[in-house]
Amino acid sequence: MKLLRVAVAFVTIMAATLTLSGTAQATPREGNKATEAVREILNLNPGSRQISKDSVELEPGVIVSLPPTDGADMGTHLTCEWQWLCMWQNKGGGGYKIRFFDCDRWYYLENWRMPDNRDWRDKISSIHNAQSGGSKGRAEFVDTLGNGAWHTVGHVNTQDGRSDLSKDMSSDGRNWNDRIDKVWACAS
Ligand SMILES: [Ca+2]
Repeated sequence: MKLLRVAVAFVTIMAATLTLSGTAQATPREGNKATEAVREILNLNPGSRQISKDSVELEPGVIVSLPPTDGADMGTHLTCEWQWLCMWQNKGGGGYKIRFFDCDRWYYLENWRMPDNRDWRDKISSIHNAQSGGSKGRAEFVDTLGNGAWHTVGHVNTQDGRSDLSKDMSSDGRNWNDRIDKVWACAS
C-alpha cells in the first residue's frame, strides 16, 4: 500500500515540477523573498529540487516548506499531510516545516540545511504525526549526545501531535524543545 502511495506521490511531484517549469516566479516582493529562500535551500542541499512555490524535496520522502509569506495559505503550512510525519522549526507550526514519509529508517537531521546554512539539528519545536499504521506508526525522536551516546527524547503516536515541545518533558528531566537530532518516522 505504501509503495503504491509512493508511486502516486512521485507522479504528483513530477506533474507539479512540469507545471512549475512553465510558470513564471511570483512577482510581489514577498514572493521574491520566498524565492530567494528556496534558492538558498537548493544551493545548500545538493540533489534537492523545487516541487512547488514554497516547497523543496530534499530527497525522496523528505520535503521542506517555507512558512507562507502572504498569510494566505497558513492552513496548509499547519496541516500535516496524510501518511507523513511533520515537524516545525517553531512552536505551533511556525517557521520552516520538514516532513518525512518512509518507515523503517532513521532520518538524520544533520543531513539537511536551512537557508542560514545551519542544519536541522536542535531546531524542532512542534510535531504532528499523520502517519498511518496505528502503533506501528509511532514516531521516535532522539537526541544524539557526545561520544556516540544518545537519548530517546520521546514518542508521538499517529494522529497525535505536540504543539510546544518546551512543555513536553523527557525522561532525563529536560524538555523536548530544540534538541531532536534524528527521527524514526514509523515502522511498516
Ligand atoms: Ca525551534
